[in-house]
Amino acid sequence: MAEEYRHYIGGKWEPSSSGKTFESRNPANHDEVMGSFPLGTAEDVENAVAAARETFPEWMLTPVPKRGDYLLRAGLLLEERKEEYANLMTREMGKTLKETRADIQEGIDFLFYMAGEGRRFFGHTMPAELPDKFSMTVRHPIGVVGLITPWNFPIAIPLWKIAAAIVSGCTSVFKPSQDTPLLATLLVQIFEEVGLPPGVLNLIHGKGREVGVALVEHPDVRAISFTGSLEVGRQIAERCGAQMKRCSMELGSKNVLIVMPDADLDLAVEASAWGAFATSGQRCTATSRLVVLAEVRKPFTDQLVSRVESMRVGNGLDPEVELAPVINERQKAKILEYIGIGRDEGAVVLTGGEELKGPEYDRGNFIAPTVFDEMTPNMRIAQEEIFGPVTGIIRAMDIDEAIEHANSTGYGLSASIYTRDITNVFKAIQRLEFGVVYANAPTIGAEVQLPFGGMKNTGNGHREAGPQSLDEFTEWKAVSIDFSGRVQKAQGID
Ligand code: UN1
Repeated sequence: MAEEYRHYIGGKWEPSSSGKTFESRNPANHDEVMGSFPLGTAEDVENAVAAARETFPEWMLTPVPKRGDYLLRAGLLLEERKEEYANLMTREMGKTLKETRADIQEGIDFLFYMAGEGRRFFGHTMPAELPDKFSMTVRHPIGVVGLITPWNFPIAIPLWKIAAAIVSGCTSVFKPSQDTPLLATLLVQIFEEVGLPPGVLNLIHGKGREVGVALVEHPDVRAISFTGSLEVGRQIAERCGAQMKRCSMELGSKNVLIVMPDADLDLAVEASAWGAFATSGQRCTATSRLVVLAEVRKPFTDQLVSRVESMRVGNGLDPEVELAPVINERQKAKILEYIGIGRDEGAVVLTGGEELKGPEYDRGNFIAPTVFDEMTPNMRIAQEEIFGPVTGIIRAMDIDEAIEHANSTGYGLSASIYTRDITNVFKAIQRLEFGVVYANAPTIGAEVQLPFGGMKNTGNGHREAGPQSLDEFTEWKAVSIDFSGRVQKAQGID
């Protein structure tokens, strides 16, 4: 019998009002059930929002450093549990142990960073044009917020939202992906254990169509923070727009790594393989396009293919494995369909291109790491996010054409250039339409003190992580205090 878990509402672990449940299973071995979870309803959301609303007035008045202290303690506890949770995460969503440890580490880093924000939480002071008048800005928490998260970073991405919401003075309802309910539950348990007051963080499991929609539509939820696909993000943003509700969207991308002729080829190859195939390409920062200058195309391609063919594919618990399963059957089918589309469009599979079969693979969702050659910028496989272990090479003649190809999709999260020429680096920094830009570093692996988010269809202008993450959960309040003892009128009126 699978262990049964619950929602977390107002500090209590509650079953679903529907009585229905769903299971979480290991993508490397479908026979392993990680737990049974309540299938949430609109009524569950109603209860969770009510708890968050009731707690908000007191929470917003709790001193900011005290709010930050909970984050510090949560980070310390998560550090103690890192190994245990990394093992469970690999079993729940597949990626390798090295990467699940890194996911948790990213969460710990952000908890510590935001704990420090509790003693900064800066506003500005600024001059007033009138004498004896003082002006400043302070942050005001936005209220009850809904946090909707994906399965590819089951700890780091929820924490980017939860930690920023907590220090900002918001109370929240967290709706994790149905593919990673166990890790979400363990994360919430940590906050319970460090004594976060009941109602500050609530957890509702279930479907986007039901729980997500109820959260987005709820009039008492003042903001939605969502990470996921463009398709779903667009629906959420439209609904939020109609209600004048703030929403921050962290959506798909079609990231790119440019290889210039003067690049250190060994490094460019390793960065490409890592960026394209870590997390089996299931990162919004994954290197799904390689723009390679014609002069180095042959040596780069040969080296990349032999590196990719050396990758061991298998269960992420095996330390030798570099490429783990993809998350579920549906995603597997979608990725294989895209590989077919690429072939039909005229791109050439250099390696991979198929599902893996055999005793080691038959109980899971395994796809061979796939590299396309002869990809052109307008192909669907060059434009649409695949979210799987698939990348492709696009040819360019010079830096201008390379940057043009890089910018030629509707997305704009992460881009990288490999070159030893400082001129190319600065041209790339200036012209790339991406929110995260690297020179001589892979497109994946952003650090938490930097703002994270994308241009164009990747988002709607918000950033997570970094100091900017507070902007998601606070309003700016402009404050002026007149101590002249007169009614002073601005803009020169006597
Ligand atoms: C994501 O895939 O949504 O930069 C986030 C990176 C990680 C975060 C990825 N730090 O690859």
